[in-house]
Amino acid sequence: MASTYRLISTRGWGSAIIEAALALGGFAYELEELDPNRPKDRQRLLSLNPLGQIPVLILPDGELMTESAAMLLLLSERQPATPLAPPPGAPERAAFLRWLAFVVAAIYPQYIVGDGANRLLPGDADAAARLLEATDAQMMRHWQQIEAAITPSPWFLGQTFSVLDLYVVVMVRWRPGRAWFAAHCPKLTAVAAATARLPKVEAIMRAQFD
Ligand SMILES: N[C@@H](CCC(=O)N[C@@H](CS)C(=O)NCC(=O)O)C(=O)O
Repeated sequence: MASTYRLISTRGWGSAIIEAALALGGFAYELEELDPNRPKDRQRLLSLNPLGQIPVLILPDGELMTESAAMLLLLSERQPATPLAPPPGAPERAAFLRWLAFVVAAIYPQYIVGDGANRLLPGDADAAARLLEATDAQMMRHWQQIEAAITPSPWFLGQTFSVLDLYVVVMVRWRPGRAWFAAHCPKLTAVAAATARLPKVEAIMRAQFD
C-alpha cells in the first residue's frame, strides 16, 4: 500500500522504539520480522543495511532509512498533530536534541559492542567477557548521568512527551535489566512506567517482550 511504512523488525530489539512511534503517530505501517540468527534473514538484513542492524524503515515512497534517531526525527516532522518531539523553537528543544544524540551516540553503541563482543574478538572468550563487562559498566555510567540530569514529570523532558520516552521504555528491558534501573535510576524507571501505560505502547511492549 502506497501510504504504508515498512519496519524491518526483530522482537525485543530497537525496532520496538520505531514501532511505538509509528503507532503513536497514527502512521499506517507493517512489520517485516527478521531473525538475524537465521542465515536467510541475515542475508536479507545485510541487503538492506550493510551494518546488519535493526531497525530499518522503508518509507511509503520506497526510500530506505537506517538509524533510529533519524527515523524518529522524520516521523516527528511528518506528524505535527501528534507530537513525538518538541518542535523547533519549543523551550525543551535543546534538551531533546542533546539527549537524543546522547542516547544514540553514547549509550546505544555500548549495547552493540557488548552484544558483538564474541564476534569482535573471536577465539578469545576471556577478552570478549571483559569487553562486555566494560561496555556494560560504561553504559550504566551513562544512564546514571541522565538520571542525575533530568526532572521527569512524568516524561523524560518534564511535561512534554517525546520519543526519548520510547528509548527509555524499551532500553530498560535490556541489560542490565529492570531491577538495576529500579535501584539506580528511579527517575528513568518512572519514565518507563508512565510510557508503558500509554495503551498503544503497552500493546507493543507486551508483543515485543512478554
Ligand atoms: N545506530 C543504530 C543502532 C541500531 C542497532 O545497533 N541495533 C541493534 C539491535 S537493538 C542491532 O541491530 N545489533 C546487531 C549488530 O549490531 O550486529 C540505530 O540507532 O538505529
